[in-house]
Amino acid sequence: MNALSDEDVELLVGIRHFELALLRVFGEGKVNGTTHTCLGQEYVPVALAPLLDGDFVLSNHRGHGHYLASFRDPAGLLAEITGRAGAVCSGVGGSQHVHRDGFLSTGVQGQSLPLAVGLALHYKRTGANRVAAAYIGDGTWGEGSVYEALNMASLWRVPVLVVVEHNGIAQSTPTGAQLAGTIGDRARAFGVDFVEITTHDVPAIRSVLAPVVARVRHEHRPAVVQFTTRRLGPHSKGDDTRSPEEVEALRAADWYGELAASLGERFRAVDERVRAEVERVVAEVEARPPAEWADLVEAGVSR
Ligand SMILES: Cc1ncc(C[n+]2csc(CCOP(=O)(O)OP(=O)(O)O)c2C)c(N)n1
Ligand SMILES: [Mg+2]
Repeated sequence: MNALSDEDVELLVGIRHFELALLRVFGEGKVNGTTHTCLGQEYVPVALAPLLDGDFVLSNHRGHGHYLASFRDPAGLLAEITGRAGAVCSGVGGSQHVHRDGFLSTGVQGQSLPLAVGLALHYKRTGANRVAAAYIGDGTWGEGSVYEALNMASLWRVPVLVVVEHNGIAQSTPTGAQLAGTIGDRARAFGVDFVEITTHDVPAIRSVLAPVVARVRHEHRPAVVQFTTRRLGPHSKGDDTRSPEEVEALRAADWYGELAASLGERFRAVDERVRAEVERVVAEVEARPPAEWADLVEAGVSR
């Protein structure tokens, strides 16, 4: 875990190119509903992926990176988002509501935390040695369910890991205008461990978090990990209320340029190959027939 592997670089740039291609596909009118990209935040699930191997991941509205880090399945996800055959949930869930073994995303802010506590209680009772990890944003700390869940997680000592992607904004509201105090103080008020990650250096993040996740798993000590991160794209599509200068300043500190500069030719080779692969997937999925609910019925799920 001490060095960035080619597989890590592939996953990082794979999520980046997936999201960029998705924005283009959306602009071409091929997506129903809306979609939220994780541009700028890709390194968070990439860093966590080996630490959460075999665990349950609860994701949110900005969940494509979370899904791809768990399954490396861009074709299934794109088919889900665009409603084509081979979609992970037969195209019924779309961008925000994806279910697959050990993975569930929801667009309802704060809904995942009580679910995570229930799963974690089950894991504790059955000796499953498994963690329930829930990704939430900074704005989601305005939801009451977060506090009910933290209270129970702490009281019952269950293996819950709350991963906060703190990008400083909730849709169009800066964190400073909606959050009193700090997320750390709120977690500590419930006796829950709190760790803040400010770097996007994947191996460094893993070394800090490996013992934290181990404590959650083996000692059933719930923890909140806050990633101080950047949302480089709009909230969903074409709805960025920040000034171009503000977004430019965030782009200047993005992991992508930094990694390209530090890895040089090694980065360029992987980046080119993965970008071409994403384009191949986009063309292949686009050529598929529409998804049908019959897939669901075949899988034993009734309408
Ligand atoms: C219960 C609920 N209220 C409102 C919304 C609409 N909504 C979707 S995302 C969002 C902002 C979320 O901000 P944050 O938690 O910081 O996550 P980010 O979008 O920054 O990743 C809002 C208000 C929702 N999906 N669910
Ligand atoms: Mg936010």
